Amino acid sequence: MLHARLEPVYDNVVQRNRGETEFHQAVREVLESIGPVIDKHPEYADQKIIERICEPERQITFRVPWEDDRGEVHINRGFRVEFNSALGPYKGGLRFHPSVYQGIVKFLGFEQIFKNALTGLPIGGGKGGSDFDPKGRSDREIMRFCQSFMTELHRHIGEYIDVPAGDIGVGGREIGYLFGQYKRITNRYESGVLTGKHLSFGGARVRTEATGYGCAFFVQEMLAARGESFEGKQVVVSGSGNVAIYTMEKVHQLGGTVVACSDSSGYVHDENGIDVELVKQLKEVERTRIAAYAERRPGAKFVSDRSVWEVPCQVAMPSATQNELGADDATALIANGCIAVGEGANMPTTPEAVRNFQEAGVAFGPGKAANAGGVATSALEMQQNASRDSWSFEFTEQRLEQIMKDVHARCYATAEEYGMPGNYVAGANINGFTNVADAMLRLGLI
Ligand code: NDP
Ligand code: 2IT
Repeated sequence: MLHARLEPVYDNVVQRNRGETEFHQAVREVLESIGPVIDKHPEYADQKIIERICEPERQITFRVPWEDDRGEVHINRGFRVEFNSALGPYKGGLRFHPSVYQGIVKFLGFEQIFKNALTGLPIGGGKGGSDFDPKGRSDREIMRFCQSFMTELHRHIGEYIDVPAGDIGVGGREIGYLFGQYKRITNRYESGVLTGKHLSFGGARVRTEATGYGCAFFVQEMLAARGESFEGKQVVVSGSGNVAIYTMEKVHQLGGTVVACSDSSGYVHDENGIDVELVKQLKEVERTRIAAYAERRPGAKFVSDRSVWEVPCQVAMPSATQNELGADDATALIANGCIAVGEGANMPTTPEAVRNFQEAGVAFGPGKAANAGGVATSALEMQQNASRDSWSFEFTEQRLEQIMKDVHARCYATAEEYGMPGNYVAGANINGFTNVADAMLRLGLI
C-alpha cells in the first residue's frame, strides 16, 4: 500500500515513463517502504524530495556503430543515466545485454542511489549500458564495440563526474578496452574514471570477488541475527557469472555447500558441492555454457529450461538477473525449508515472491543491501586511485567485511526504529532514502 501523499507521485512516474515497467517496479518498492518516513518528516514531501529523486538529473542515449569480423556494420544503442549526485559523483555499472533499454537502465540507476547511500561512502547513483549482445562475439569484436561505446561516453564521465564499472556482460576485459579508449581520446591517465580495472593498470584487489563475497557476508549476518550460520547449510545460487562465482567461493569458505548454479539455458545440480574452480574455468576462461559442467564433473547433472529454485536448500542466493525468482519459486523454496534469501542480483525477486518470503518469516536481504559490496569496493578502488596507493588483499577484504556488517546493522536498526523488526527491505529503503534526502535538503533546490 502506498501512503496517500505518495500515490500521486507514483502515478506521475508511471505516466511520465511509459512502458518502463522495471523502473515502475523499483520506484514502487521504495515508495511503499517510505510512507512512515513521510509521516515523521513531512518536510521531505513538502520540498518534493521524492519527485526529485524519481527524476534522473541527466539521461544520455547515443548511437554505437561498430563493425564485426566479417566487415558487417552494426548499430547498437548506448545509455547512461546520471540519476543522483547528492552524495558524490554518479557511480554504477554498465550492462551489455540484448534486453537493455531505458526502463532497465533506469531501474538499476534508481536502486543504485539507495544502495550507494547505504554503503556510507561518498558516491551518487547512476547506471548505463547497451543492447549489444556479447554472446558469441570474438575478442576483437568486443574491443571494437567497447571503443565505439567509449568514443561517445567519454564526454560524459570523469573521476569527479561519473564513474562507470561492470555489470552483466561487462567484466575486467571490457573495462580494459573502455579505459584504453578513454585514455587515448582524453590524453589523461585518469585511473579513477572507471572501476573494476585490472591490477596491472590501477585496479583494486578484491573488486572481482567483492559482490559475491559481500553477499555471503551479508547473509552470514542475517543468519547470525537468528542464531544460525552457514555451517552445514545447503545453498542454491542462480547464475554462473561474476557475482555467482564469488558468492559460491565465499559460501564454501564460510562452511555452506552450494549444490546448484545456473545460466540462461538451465541449471547444474551437484550434491557433492559445486566445484567453483571448474565453474571459473568454464565461465571466465573458456566462456562456455554451464551445461559443460555436468560433462566434466562425475555425479553432476544438467537440467535444461527449468527453474533452479526447485532444488532443495536452506539458503537461496539469486545472482543472475531481475525478476528471475517468482511467487511459485518462493513457495517451492519455503516448502523445502529455505530460511534465508540474499539477493546478489538487482531486483531478482518479484514483489509477490518477496511478500511470500516475508510472510513465511524467511530472512530476506534485498539487493540494495546484500549486493552493495561490489560498489563499495569500487569506492575503495577510487580511494586507492586518488591516493596512488594499492592495498593488500587481506586489508581490502577486511574493509569489505566491515562495510557489509555495517550495512546489515543499518538496515536492521532502521527496521526496528520504524517498528518493522527483521524487515530488511524497509530498513534498506528507509536508511538509503533518508541519507540522500537529508543531503538534498541541505544542498538547496537542485
Ligand atoms: P555476468 O554477466 O558475469 O553473469 C550474469 C549471469 O546471469 C550469467 O550466468 C547469465 O547467464 C545469467 N543471466 C543474465 N541474464 C539472464 C537472463 N535474462 N535470464 C537468465 N539468466 C541470465 O553478470 P554479473 O554476475 O556481474 O551480474 C549478475 C547480477 O548481479 C546482475 O543482476 C547485476 O546487476 C548484479 N550485480 C552485479 C555487480 C557486479 O559487481 N558485477 C554488483 C551488484 C549487482 P547467460 O550467460 O546464459 O546469459
Ligand atoms: O549493481 C551494482 O552495484 C554494480 N553493477 C556495481 C557498480 C559499481 O560501480 O561497482
